[in-house]
Amino acid sequence: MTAFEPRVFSGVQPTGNLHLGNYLGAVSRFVPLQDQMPSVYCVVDLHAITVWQDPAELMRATREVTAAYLAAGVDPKKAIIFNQSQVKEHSELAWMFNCIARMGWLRRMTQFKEKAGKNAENASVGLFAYPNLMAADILAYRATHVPVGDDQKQHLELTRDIAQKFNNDYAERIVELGLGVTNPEPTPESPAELYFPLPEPLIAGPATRIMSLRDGSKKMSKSDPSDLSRINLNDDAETIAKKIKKAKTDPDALPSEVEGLKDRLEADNLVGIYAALAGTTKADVLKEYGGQQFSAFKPALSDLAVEKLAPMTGEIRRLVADPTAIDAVLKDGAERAAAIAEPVLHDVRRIFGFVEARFGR
Ligand code: AQP
Repeated sequence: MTAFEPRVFSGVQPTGNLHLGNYLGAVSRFVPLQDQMPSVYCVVDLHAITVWQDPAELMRATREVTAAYLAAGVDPKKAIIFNQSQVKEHSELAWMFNCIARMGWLRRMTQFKEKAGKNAENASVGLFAYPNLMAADILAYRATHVPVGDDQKQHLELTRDIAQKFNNDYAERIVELGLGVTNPEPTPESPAELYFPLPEPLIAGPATRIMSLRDGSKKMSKSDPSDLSRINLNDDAETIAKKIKKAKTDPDALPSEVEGLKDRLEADNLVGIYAALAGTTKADVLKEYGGQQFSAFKPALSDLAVEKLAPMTGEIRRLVADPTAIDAVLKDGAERAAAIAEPVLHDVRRIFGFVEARFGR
């Protein structure tokens, strides 16, 4: 092969309620991409169990994230939608990547440090090795593009490091088996033929990092104990309005230029949310609202959020009421995903030198 076929992969964890950050940073961006490249969108339930999950709640949240993909406009006829645990190649490749990635690489991951906190000795091994599973998710499909929020940038870099080390460690074997793809930019560190692509993160737009409504220095997150810190996709109009009204701000009016948002974390966040929901830029939002007080801007933001989110919220509710239909989407998606990942794992087993007594073809 002379080039990797373009493919998108991304995932969301079924842990608690989806929020505006998940929607603007990731899910909403899946929709246009499905018309540009073959796309694989996963509900990453294996990632979810890196911390304790109540089984019934995990099932509910898995179906709810699936419903959110559908309600946002991901079309299961175009894109593949499935849950990670149903395609065993993710786990198998993750183990192999546990043996490629280095301890030092994982120790540098800031998300582990944040999530494990002071209790790292008691965190699961899975939470520590989480980025290796993420690399396996992406590379089991030899995906080339990964739309994610800014918080996943470091994990994406690790995925590229893993792909690069595998391509290097097994460079001769890849050529010998005729499995290589021409490397457009060979260097002493990167051989002439590659098995895995080095996937590109797609992190762009005004909403790559939506911050907490209570603290502009903290990411909006499902695990924040304060529900007022985030807008959940299942919040009703009244709740959305209340949360935006209570959102932390400063006493000044909005600036007329984007530079004026510097050092005003909360103002910057609300203007970014408005821009992302309206499909415009922060500069355009400030052209309209510059000079106005938050008492005028917040109601406009509430109205916009409700206008954009209410139809989706209604559709998620309608979809989750029919779990059989959701499971049918997940089953079909898992079969199509496995049809891509199985031959990749077959190649990878051969590259490692495993005797393919059972899986050989
Ligand atoms: N605040 C955010 N702004 C923009 N994008 C965000 N994402 C998450 N938070 C924001 C993006 O959403 C996708 C799915 O994330 P995830 O469910 O895999 O887990 P996460 O990043 O760990 O999300 P949370 O809400 O912070 O969950 P908890 O609290 O459980 O850790 C990813 O593309 C992510 O970048």
